[in-house]
Amino acid sequence: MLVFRQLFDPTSSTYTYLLGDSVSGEAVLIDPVFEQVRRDAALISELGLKLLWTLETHVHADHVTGAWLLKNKLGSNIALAAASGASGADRMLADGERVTFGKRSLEVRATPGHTSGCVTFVLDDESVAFTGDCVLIRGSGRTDFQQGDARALYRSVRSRIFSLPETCLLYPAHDYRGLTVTSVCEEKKFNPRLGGEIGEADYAGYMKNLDLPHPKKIDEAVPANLRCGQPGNAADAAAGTSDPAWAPLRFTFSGIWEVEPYWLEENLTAVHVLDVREPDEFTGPLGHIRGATLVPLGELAARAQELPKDKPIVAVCRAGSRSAHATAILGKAGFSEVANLPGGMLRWRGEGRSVEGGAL
Ligand SMILES: N[C@@H](CCC(=O)N[C@@H](CS)C(=O)NCC(=O)O)C(=O)O
Ligand SMILES: [Fe+2]
Repeated sequence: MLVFRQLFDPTSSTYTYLLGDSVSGEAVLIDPVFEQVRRDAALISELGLKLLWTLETHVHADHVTGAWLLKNKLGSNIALAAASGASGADRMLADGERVTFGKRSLEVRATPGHTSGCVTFVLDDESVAFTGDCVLIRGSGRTDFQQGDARALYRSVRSRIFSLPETCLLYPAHDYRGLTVTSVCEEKKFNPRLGGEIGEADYAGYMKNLDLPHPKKIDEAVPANLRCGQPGNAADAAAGTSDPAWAPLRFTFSGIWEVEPYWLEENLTAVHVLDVREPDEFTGPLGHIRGATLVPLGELAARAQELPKDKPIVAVCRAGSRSAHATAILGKAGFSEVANLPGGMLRWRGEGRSVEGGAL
């Protein structure tokens, strides 16, 4: 079975696509965003996938790719078009090549126009294509910088994308209105720049008069993306890669830092344990962790400033959900070293860890 996820970066309105083969667990990630690498790595881990490749549809002008950072974190390989002119990739893709993950593969189709190195990735059965900034939903990528060429883009769309089956779903690299997917049939009919009877010269005329401001991050993004996302200096590299060091924490796709119960039991004196259950639960049959401070979740926002700041805080509740929310409340209140105890007291007791009070 195919695993497929569409992920969004709200800052740059970029879509990142995760494709995996559920039998082998092998996966690829198209157009990862530097600032979203932690999220993407968490999802890949939670779905039990192994990231083989990060793929770029082109050298982006509006955000820095997460390719280099993912290679560092997960050992994935970097692939992008040879025509992109980028350095630091493990594989330079040519038109017609295939990138394989498990029993599935993506075909690389050169679709220049937005940039000269733009490609579209077409799934093996031609049911889905990832068009980058070539075809956007009822739009197209701009052609006024980075070797942009309106006539080339028009020809790419007409000969290499609109020639796919009418039902083929098209997933773009961006959408600025929150639209998520389209199809060949729809865009052929309704794309106001490229569809219907619109000819190459009509399209070129349209694009010449778009008059868009340049992307805000273009001066930073293009040089970094020509290095596949490797930061230009050590400070930026550290900012991108620095995970909290006070415990072997795990970041979840839901956005929570978690600490394993075994680590907490071995390091109880290094942290403050914050129990966010109700008082009768704290003194009830599950007991509580030695030294824990009780602040019920409903009182936490108002009482957060009572909590000491000299050590990291581990939040705990019955099953781990109220305490997950507690970590978010503490984050807002300015606490930076905070983690959740997943599974809460139920898992803690289930693993036979020591408690104060409680029934045997
Ligand atoms: N305001 C955005 C600019 C976005 C932009 O220019 N996007 C490019 C893709 S890299 C595009 O082709 N946009 C097409 C359009 O807006 O019609 C930013 O500052 O990043
Ligand atoms: Fe772009």
